[in-house]
Amino acid sequence: MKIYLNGKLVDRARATVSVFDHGLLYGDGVFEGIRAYRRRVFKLPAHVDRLFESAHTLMLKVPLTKSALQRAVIQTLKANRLSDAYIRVVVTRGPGDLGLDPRKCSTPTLIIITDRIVLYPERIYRDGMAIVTVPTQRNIPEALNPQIKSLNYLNNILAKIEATNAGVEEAIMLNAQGYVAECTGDNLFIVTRGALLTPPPYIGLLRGITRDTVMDLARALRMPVREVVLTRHDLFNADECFLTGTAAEIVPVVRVDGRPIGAGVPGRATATLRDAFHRLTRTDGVRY
Ligand code: PXG
Repeated sequence: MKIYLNGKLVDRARATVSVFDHGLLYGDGVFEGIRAYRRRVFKLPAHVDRLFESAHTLMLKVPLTKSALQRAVIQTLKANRLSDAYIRVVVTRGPGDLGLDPRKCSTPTLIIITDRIVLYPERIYRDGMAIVTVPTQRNIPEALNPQIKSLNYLNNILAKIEATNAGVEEAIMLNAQGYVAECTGDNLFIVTRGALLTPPPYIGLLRGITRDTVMDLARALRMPVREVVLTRHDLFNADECFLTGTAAEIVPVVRVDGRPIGAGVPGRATATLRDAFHRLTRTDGVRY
């Protein structure tokens, strides 16, 4: 396996970074998770734009232009002869000293890993997933905006541990006011009386690229789509619920905190959106 590291394609065993890299010492860096389907990179420009926005907020300079970064992603996919892949782009502050001052880090580290994707088992998509709300609240935007896809994922990892301890695969994270924000690596939607509802970004969540895509698909299907503040009560009484993310795509949710959602089986709107999404991943995207 070849890894892109600072402008070179190197063997996996040689793809190493310094123990002084602030990505490791402080989680000072940003990343993206991207998918390729049948030699097409899905929503590549949107992922590159989001990476640059995250980096800009941290005053971290991505060492390539947007178009050069797109080319580097494709170069890495081709080097590994992958037609379906999960792509991880990481930009760290780079090596510095043991202090946290980012000015001491002169050269950012750029990593592109392309690998086969590990999916949820098929039965999760067929029968739906049970999820729970967890005690760990989503970071408040005033402290660390969830819109920054940074290498600091401890907030999400704590929630994931709580979900695992509760015997489920995913956690619903609430914001500091108790409103539904998102899951640890996925956004959350409900369907209520025919309308598709999801929390607005100001609640404190990552504006997922799959989330935006699903809202566009729903509008094209003439479904009403609204960003609204949601409570746990709204989830419990929804007709359908599902999660969206690059890795998971669209996952039906059939239980929240022990309450069955709707009929307790994956819903019709969820299935329709899954079909539409599946078609899009096979026809859209940057070809290579
Ligand atoms: N919320 C958070 C907090 C995320 O990290 C999403 C939503 C979905 O966004 P996209 O743009 O992918 O629709 C993410 C996605 C994984 C994994 O292995 C996923 C993410 C990060 C790390 C790992 O599932 N991000």
